[in-house]
Amino acid sequence: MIFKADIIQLDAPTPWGIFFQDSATPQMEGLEELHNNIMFYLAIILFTVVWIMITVIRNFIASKSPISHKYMNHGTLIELIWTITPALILILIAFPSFKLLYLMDEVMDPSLVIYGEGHQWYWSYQYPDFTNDEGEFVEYDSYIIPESDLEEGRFRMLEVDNRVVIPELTHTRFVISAADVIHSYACPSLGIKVDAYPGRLNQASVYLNRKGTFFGQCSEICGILHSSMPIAIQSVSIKDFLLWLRDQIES
Ligand SMILES: [Cu+2]
Repeated sequence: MIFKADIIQLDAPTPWGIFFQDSATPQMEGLEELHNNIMFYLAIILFTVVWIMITVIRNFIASKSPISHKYMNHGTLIELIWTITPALILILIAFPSFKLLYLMDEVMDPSLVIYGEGHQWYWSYQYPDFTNDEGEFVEYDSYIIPESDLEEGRFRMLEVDNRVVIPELTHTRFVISAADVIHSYACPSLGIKVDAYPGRLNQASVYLNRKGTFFGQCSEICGILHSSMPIAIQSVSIKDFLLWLRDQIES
């Protein structure tokens, strides 16, 4: 099924892309904000330390002042300053970080559950909220599309035959596990990275605030075709989701 919302913006890796992909969830917005916050402190620290080092080298070089402060052992004030300031900066970074960590951990009243299972080497999905007349769940496997079968404009090593379809503006719970070895379910635009352990269920919550196609990859070295089990997530309107669901139940 082809969706109208099949447009790709900055939701996939780009050549030389060193910045984040566009965020599609409040979680990822939070992560970007934390990153920007930390980079602010980081830039200040970097320039201050570089400035101090250059000043020291310029003013106290052996040829210029060979025995400056030869008998100084302690400087209580300066020691207080260089101990307390980094501590304060660490606290300033830690608080927003913990806040985000615990907010992301919380899964609140999801309207939809998607069960994803890692296999060597593909992902399989199940929508346990929906069954057909025989009582079977909506479930399917999601394999990479090999380079030879790739259509024009599709991503190499990222496109799959059956994407995960999620309605936008819906609280969704991802339950992740694995069938054989450890995999990891990761999608940068969604701000999720969940380890997939055999015999263990891990969860993540996703609230997509727009339509789009988002790509991720298995993020735990899981065998020879680790790079060939990509993740493609399609965010669609509720109406398109229901149409897709009907297709799945009838087929
Ligand atoms: Cu894997």
